[in-house]
Amino acid sequence: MIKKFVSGTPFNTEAVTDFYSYENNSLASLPYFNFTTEKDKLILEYRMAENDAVYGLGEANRGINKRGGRYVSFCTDDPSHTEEKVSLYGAHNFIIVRSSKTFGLFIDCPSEVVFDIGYERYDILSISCVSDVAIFLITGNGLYDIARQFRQAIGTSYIPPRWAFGYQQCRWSYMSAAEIRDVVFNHRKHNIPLDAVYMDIDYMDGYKDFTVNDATFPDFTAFVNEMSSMDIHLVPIIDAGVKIEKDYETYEEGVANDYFCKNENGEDFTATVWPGLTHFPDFLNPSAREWFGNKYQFLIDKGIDGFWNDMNEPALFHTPEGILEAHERACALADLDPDPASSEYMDCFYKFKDLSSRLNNRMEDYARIYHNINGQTVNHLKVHNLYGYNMTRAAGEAFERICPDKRLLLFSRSSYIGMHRYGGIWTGDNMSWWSHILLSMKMMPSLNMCGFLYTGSDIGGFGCNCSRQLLLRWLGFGIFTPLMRNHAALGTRVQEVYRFENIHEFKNVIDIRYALLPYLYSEFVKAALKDEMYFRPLAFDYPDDEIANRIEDQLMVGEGLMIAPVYTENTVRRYVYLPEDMLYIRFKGFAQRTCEILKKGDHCIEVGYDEIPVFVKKNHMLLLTKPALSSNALDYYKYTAYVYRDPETSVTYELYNDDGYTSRLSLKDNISPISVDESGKLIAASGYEVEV
Ligand code: MIG
Repeated sequence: MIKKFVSGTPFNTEAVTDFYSYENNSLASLPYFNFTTEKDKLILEYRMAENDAVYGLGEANRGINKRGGRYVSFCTDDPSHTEEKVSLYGAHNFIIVRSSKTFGLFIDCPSEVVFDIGYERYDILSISCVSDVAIFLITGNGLYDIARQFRQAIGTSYIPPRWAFGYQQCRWSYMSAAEIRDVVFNHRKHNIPLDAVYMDIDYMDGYKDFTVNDATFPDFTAFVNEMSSMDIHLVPIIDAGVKIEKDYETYEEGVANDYFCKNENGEDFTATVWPGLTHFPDFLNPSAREWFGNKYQFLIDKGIDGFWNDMNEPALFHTPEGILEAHERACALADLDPDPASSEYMDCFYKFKDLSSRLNNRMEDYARIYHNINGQTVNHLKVHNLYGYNMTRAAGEAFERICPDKRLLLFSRSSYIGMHRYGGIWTGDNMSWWSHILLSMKMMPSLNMCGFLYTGSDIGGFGCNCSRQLLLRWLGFGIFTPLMRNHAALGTRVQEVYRFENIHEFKNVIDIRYALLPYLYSEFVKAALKDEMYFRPLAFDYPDDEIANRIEDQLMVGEGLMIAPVYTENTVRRYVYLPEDMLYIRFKGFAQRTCEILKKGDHCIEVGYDEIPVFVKKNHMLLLTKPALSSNALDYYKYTAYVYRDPETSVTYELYNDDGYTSRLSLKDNISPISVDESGKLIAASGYEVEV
């Protein structure tokens, strides 16, 4: 059951699809919590028992169980995800508290929200935000049911085309068509499957959105076709900021129609990002959103069928006002008597140093931005967390107009709950650190709770230099994430798999993704259409198992699998806890696989660098197809089935399959049952060929 509690006049973020159809209960009647209001601020407090756990918060730092930390929902472009960071790119204010009561809570608030989950005091969960807020309280039959009810309330998750489940290669930046051809050639040469190559900001002319550099990408349409004939999709980036340049169409139209955000003087707000001085489309203004969305047609007309939206927190490098302040401070410093003993001098020096090193993403600058929301002028700080959401919504809504029959790939860096209906997200600028494999694993189930199913991290790590073993192990987890993309930053060591020795080991790992692809796609689409989680903490499947409840480095995937990736260097074994007897399949490439039944309890398994352990739950089925070099070349009708069942028990798997593009997804029409009956006989729906 979902109940809405309201304080003041909440802003409808459109996260909850039927926001107005819920009865407005007064905050005073909110159960479980004590609340206090100070000026325009609201603080909610819940007393936690010793063993209570808190799940959720989507793209957030730290654990699957969020207890013990402090988290601030304020979409932030911070490329250093160290342990003490409290804000990342998304704002996903949904938690489930597992306690004697067990309930879900969604703080629907587009400005900053602070969650202190037992950090100040281990027994106190405290949430603070502005006092104009809608709060949704969800009760139900356990963790999984509460998550599902919440997902029903926020609308069906975005489903990408099937090719987006293939392996994808990115780098900031492949500078030319020739360089991209080379990347594709090398993957094909070494028989590494590949479905997409990304185009980072340098494909544009002067970092101007909706332009292509003719010198480095001559005859772009022909290039897109050439790639597509090899089953390679090109995925260009779109940045939020629009370059200020006379006669640049997007700029001129934005200015002429007042589609850009304003500053306190009513002028178009200006800050620098990659193109230099830019304006920022007012994605919260419905007409601006429609206009910007339509712009994607420029690339769709050239054959492009996938996009990633970046810099939409929005990231600001600096503003002219910020520079001016730093300049004034520098002048003041120069005017002071540089007596090293003078505290005034040193104070001024440190203020200057701080100012110049923190010119980016300053609160003072965000505070200068104004939106036009249905005729009302709204300060940015009130709605900050909705900017990236509405940029991606602009694109998603436009795609429904431009190509209603076909799904396109779309994902974003910044997001708020609600955006999950229009696109996926990737988890931003991580590093080539072992700890970031684990961090990304922990984010996955929390993101799924909040509706973000199509997601993954930059495999191999974005910042820093990647090593061969790190990449192999990261891929070993990445073969289960819907978005499986290798990406690295400018200036870092090249990390395409063919740059390293023993390339066949990379093939061994990536081949497993392709063998699993039809199954994972089926699991994904079913999860999306049924508002279920594709990734789950063990606690969701085994709520009464105290050991399972505390596991932070294993995940449930789809209805029938459990995974236990390796995330530490130079290790070839790992401990795994089995919450029940399971079928353990050990892959070393597609051809070499062994399986054995392991009993409930602790196990230590051998996991060679290119090996993948998969665990199948009892009375479930796993289907494998033969790997191929692209998702398009896979056989979606021929499988090898792995079934682990109780004697005399029949097992049925409902396989979802479609043409990979259609936007008319139907569970009714696209499910084919594949069963093993009591006697062990296999019965597959017609058209399918399956062996056990
Ligand atoms: O300020 O476009 O997160 O994936 O490669 C860096 C360049 C801008 C940040 C994105 C990253 C992308 C990079 N972008």
